[in-house]
Amino acid sequence: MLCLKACFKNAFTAMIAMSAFAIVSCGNNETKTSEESSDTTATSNQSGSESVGNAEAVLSGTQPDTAVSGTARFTEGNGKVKMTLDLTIPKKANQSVAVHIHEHGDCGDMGKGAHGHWNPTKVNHGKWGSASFHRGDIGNVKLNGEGKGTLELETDLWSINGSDTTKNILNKAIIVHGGVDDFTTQPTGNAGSRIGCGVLKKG
Ligand SMILES: [Cu+2]
Ligand SMILES: [Zn+2]
Repeated sequence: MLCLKACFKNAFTAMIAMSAFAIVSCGNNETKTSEESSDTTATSNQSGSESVGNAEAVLSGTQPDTAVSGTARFTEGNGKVKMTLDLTIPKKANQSVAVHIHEHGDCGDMGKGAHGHWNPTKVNHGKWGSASFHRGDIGNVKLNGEGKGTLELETDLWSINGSDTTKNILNKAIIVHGGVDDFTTQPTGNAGSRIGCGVLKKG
């Protein structure tokens, strides 16, 4: 029990190396430790030396008249999270659509369950990388003639299940809008209705 307790505490406080050490030092108690601390970094990917975790949101449509599919995949390593977003929205071929991380991992009520943009640092909405932008302000994705589009983004402003709640992207929602983000209108970017959604889960 002492060992379990120590592991549990370490999971909250120690860096990745410390967590790994704690798990190793617990020997055959590893399984129980993982269960007890399933919402901490202790359960993050223990196999790779660089990657400490993955997350994914599978996107689907929220409106009956607009087919939306896609994935947002996140990998963490070297203090950064890299996102690869793949979208398919045939109805929006040759257009751009806005994509944000919204604060609640709930796609119910046609995406409204996700509430507003994820904005843990309480700043103004804007274009990613500009003077002021929400942590969830991914931006606009250009779709080709088949309605397919891809966006990659790498940042140290996100983490996967890290203890810093201003960075942890898990249990939030990716929302796809029917229009484009103007990067100016507060606090939404005036991006139009919510046509796609997916909850960010550990992958
Ligand atoms: Cu949005
Ligand atoms: Zn925003």
